Amino acid sequence: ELNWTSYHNYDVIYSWFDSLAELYPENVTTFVAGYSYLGAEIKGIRIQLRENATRVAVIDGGIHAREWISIATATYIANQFLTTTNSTIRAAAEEVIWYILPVLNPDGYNYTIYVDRMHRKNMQVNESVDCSGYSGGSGIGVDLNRNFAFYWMANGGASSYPCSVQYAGPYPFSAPESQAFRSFIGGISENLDLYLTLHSYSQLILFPYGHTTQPLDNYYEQYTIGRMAADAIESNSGRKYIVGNSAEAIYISTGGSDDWVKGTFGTRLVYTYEVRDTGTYGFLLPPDQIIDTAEEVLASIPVLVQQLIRLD
Ligand code: 0X9
Ligand code: ZN
Repeated sequence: ELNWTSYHNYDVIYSWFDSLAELYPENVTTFVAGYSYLGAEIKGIRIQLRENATRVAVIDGGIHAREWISIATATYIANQFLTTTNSTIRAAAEEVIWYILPVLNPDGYNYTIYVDRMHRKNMQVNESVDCSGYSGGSGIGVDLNRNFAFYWMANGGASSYPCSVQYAGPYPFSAPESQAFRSFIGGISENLDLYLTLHSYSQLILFPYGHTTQPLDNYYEQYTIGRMAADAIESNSGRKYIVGNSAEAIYISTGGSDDWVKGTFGTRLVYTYEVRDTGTYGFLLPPDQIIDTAEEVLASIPVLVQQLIRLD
């Protein structure tokens, strides 16, 4: 049994996944999407509660190392899908085949636990460049959310400078972690209807694209359903989440996993949630807010699933 009163490293999370697969052999399997730069597993859990479910959804977390709450939220959701007594959550969980990958950047996550709490990127060694005296980041790693091959480095908000926190890498999919995600998604993309990628912080529900404020083809659908998700969050906890296209609601940036999924596979609903808070604690969200944060995110999931069904 995992708990959500503290943050856990990926070893603990992965062993818990294994125990779930043993406990629920009919419904749960684990899988390894690929390996990190330092050779750690990028492990996920597949949950299928109803035999005839066909829709596929992916939830991930931990693309950015310091965004710990995204990891804890993803594991909390997996646990609730299996154990909830709430009929609305249960019904939504049953409709979909879920793939949940809480730690897309395991090396970076470990580094933030044991060395530098504010690290964002992966742990890839970059071409030798002196980052001392540069305050905008460290020389270690690539920003995985700038490394995906959709308008890669095309429009700003990403950097070709290895010291930058937004370093996009030398070429798209240069990072083993984004490669792993690419091959994993490639294998399940056919029935993929929902991609939810968890980040922090700012309390935003973002949707593609990051390179342009031009509305995407199903802008209205993504906006309206995002709005309904934000309303569900507000009813749950009173927290307000702002909904919008990434380029508008935060900033122009390219090479994100969300934009790559949308642009490559045309996945119907793609959202980046920037969860709590709005800056009081920022990335250092205290563990006593894990459950409330994860609960409000969970409360929005039935809305997304119900709308998917309605769209069929
Ligand atoms: O900049 C990012 O990668 C995300 N914000 S964060 O503070 N967690 O770093 C937002 C990504 C939104 N999606 C795209 N711009 N494609
Ligand atoms: Zn992030």
